[in-house]
Amino acid sequence: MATTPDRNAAVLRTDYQKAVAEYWDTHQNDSVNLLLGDVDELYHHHYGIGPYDPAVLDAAPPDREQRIIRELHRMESAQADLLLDQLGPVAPDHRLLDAGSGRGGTSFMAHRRFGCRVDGVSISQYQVDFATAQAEQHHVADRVRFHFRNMLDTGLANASQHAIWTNETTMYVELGEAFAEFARVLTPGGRYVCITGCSNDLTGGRSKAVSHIDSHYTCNIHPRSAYFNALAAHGLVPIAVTDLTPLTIPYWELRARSSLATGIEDAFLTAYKEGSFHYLLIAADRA
Ligand code: GPP
Ligand code: MG
Repeated sequence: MATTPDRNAAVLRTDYQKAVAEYWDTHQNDSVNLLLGDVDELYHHHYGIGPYDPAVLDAAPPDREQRIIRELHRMESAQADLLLDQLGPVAPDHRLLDAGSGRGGTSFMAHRRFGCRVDGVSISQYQVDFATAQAEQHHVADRVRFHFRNMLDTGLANASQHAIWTNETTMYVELGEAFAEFARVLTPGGRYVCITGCSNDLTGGRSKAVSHIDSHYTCNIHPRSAYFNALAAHGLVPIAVTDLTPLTIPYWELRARSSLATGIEDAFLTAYKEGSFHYLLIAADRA
């Protein structure tokens, strides 16, 4: 669906939000994401976890490339599975919100696992249209819906969502505003799960590698402490915090050695290995 100027202005409220929407609206030929998604029609915009099979690097071309693609995709889907593991019990009549839903990969995996309704919001009309077409293709358009909306103002009813997740999307929003909205739409006792990259503000200022990642993606990586301050300020009480950094380094090492590398791999590897950046999973319950 095309956006009208009025709808656009209602969803994209700041110049920064307009720049982020433009970034994602114009990233349509991102082969690192499209080729991986083509493996099984789950298109992700997040990174991967777990060890990789080193044999994929020894395969002869063109098999080598295909095997690396399948391996990177398997690792990205493993990341989404780990996120969904943190949601706790979810019944088919529950509702879930994917805040910053991209091309919909995690939403479809959630629907397959729990059978429940999932709503995804994105400020990129291109992503909403792509994910909506995927929902039709997967024959789940009545249960998995994508909306051109801002996660800071979802339009969802108070206390309507059993759980919410952000899969690498909070670096695009002010955390206090996002968590206020999540606390509003979550049911009491509802779960919020976040996977994010955050800077290490216990060891000094922002590193060059973290600034490089920010400028590459037009994002604004938050310090680790900002997450816990904002969660506490909005009645979201952590139940689990896991540093996924050691689990994601192999993904970046494999990606760096493939022809799909986009040029940002060394910045992630440097930032993680020097300790200036963490790949963090947080699960929190609404008080
Ligand atoms: C991956 O998207 C996620 C982001 C761009 C948000 C930033 C995440 C951090 C942890 C800092 P993508 O899948 O579109 O990226 P790429 O095209 O590089 O695979
Ligand atoms: Mg990607």
